[in-house]
Amino acid sequence: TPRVFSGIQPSGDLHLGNYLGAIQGFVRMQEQDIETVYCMVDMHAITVWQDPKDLAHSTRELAAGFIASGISPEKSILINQSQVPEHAQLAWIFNCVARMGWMGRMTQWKDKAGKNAEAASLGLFAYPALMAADILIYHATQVPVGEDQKQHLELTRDIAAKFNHDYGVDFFPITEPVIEGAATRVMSLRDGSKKMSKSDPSDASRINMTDDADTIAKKIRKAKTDPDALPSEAAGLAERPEARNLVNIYAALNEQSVDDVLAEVGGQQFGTFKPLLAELAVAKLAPISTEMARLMADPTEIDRILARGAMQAREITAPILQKTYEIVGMVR
Ligand code: AQP
Repeated sequence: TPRVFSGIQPSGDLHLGNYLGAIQGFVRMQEQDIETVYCMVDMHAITVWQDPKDLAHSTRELAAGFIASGISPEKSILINQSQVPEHAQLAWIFNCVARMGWMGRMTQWKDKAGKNAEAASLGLFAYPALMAADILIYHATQVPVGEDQKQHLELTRDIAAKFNHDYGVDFFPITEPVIEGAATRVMSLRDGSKKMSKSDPSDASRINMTDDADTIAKKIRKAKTDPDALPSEAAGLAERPEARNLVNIYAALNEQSVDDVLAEVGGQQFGTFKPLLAELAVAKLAPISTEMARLMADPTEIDRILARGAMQAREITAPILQKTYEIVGMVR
């Protein structure tokens, strides 16, 4: 049976890019007849500095965001990465399978380490090997992600293939990324050439899942655009990154195609379209942020869900780790 795994870092506020690029897809897959495992990847988060209090808060808030968005602990296994130690244990093996050269070519490493790679953590460099372990410790075959994770998923396939080849086994599956929807790469509201991201210093660049209705409306009103009216077909957005981004967001929020959206709003100026988008965004996001706040009022319920998730997860991960150790020749 196919199994789905995906994760998000508790490294700051959950934003609209995470929601449209990842979480909406998590919910779609949960509703199919597939086993789904969704993870707060706290060990990934600490590859860059996290204040301990913030990390704990962000982990619980991310879990609240998952649940409020429709991920049900009854239908999906919901976990925090460090509570399932097999992720880290398999990651060590993969650190010994992956090659330095592969890791050095990762664009996320290059972007995040920047010019000062000497000062970056070893964990940041090894990040994709831990990500491969997250996925493969479940033998997951499908991984719903945003477009920016495509390269890491190719590396996951390379690690699985090299492990299988080196040890002469057919043990780890070759995983498929699932990159779907109208907004697989949501861009910054201030700069159509940069992706919307938790770490952008400008809060106006993103819509946070915890923003209230007024803040959402204000950020959309101030979003960068061009002076032209909206075209009537998607091809007309090709050279207009900011306009395309807002239309993609509208389409993804409304679970419509871009062409269907443009059939309705083509010809409108942004002065007309932005309030429509703000209204839609508030209608979709306000119930989620309200539910997140309700869940966060008493995080013991979240902790209970994560503890139970970890137990369910370890029924899958412990035997896969044991088998991996056997294949590698480690005495048990
Ligand atoms: N702008 C985006 N558009 C579509 N999908 C996105 N994702 C992130 N940003 C966008 C998807 O969200 C999932 C979880 O991301 P993550 O938190 O693990 O990784 P990230 O890419 O590091 O997130 P950020 O917000 O960009 O954080 P920083 O600023 O720290 O780098 C993934 O499926 C990702 O594709």
